[in-house]
Amino acid sequence: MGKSYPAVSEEYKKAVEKCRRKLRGFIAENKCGPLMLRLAWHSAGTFDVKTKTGGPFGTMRFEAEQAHGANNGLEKAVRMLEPVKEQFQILSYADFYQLAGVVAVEVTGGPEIPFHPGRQDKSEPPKEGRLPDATKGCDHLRDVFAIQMDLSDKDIVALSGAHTLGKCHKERSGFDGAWTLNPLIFDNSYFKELLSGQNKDLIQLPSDKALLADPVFRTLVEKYAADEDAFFADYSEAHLTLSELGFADA
Ligand code: TBV
Repeated sequence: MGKSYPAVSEEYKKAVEKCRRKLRGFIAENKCGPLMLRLAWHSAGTFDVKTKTGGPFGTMRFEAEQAHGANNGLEKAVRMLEPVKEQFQILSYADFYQLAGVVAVEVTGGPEIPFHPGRQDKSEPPKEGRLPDATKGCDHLRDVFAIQMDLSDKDIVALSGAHTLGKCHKERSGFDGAWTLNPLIFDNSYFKELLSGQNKDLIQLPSDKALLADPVFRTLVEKYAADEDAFFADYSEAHLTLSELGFADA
């Protein structure tokens, strides 16, 4: 079942490491870790396992994909990153956006996530409508994550912990507010706040609350709220899988 990754040149590997350092400084300085993580997720989350279409292959560079309803605000992420990307012509956009997602987690205090280069850019965006809808519940989450992307229940809950970062913007999604009190710090506070439900200044979307209603999901929420190391380990694995959907299949 192991993946076999494509060989990339020494020059390419060096560019990845140099770019990683540039992105660390860039994301820290601009406090844009949350937006960059969302960019990486929306890039990868279009993967459809049946047709092998969509996925983390750089298509968010196209205005057509930025214009999908779920991607409101990501044109800003693409535009902000362009001056960094220009310094690394050798890298694919596919690798570059996923590297930005990995660095976003790292510089905000989250777990290290392995990164394997070699994704090739696709020349066309996927069709619209593959990302989950925040107003729906567990069945919908499983439809999208399990059936379309081939991810597990554990992956769903761990990845939901990414809402430890960032906030909803009224002008982008129609929702307003952050999930945690420290939206620039990657920790397990998303799960603690979700379970407590006490802080009225914080947001909980229908899809967040759905994690409490399903017994399998809820057990994992409780585990991650109590054990940050367990969350980090499972998050790292789930993020790695997400970032490589459709890439380097054995
Ligand atoms: C922002 C949606 C990472 N996620 C975000 C917004 C919304 C959702 C606000 C966008 C805005 O207004 O700027 C509405 N939450 C959802 C949806 C569901 C949900 C659609 C559906 C079931 N999110 C995510 C994963 C990851 C993220 C898998 C990363 C791995 N999303 C994310 C970040 C931010 C959003 C870091 O989806 C903050 C961006 C699994 C910012 O601050 O700019 C949670 C999951 O539950 C669904």
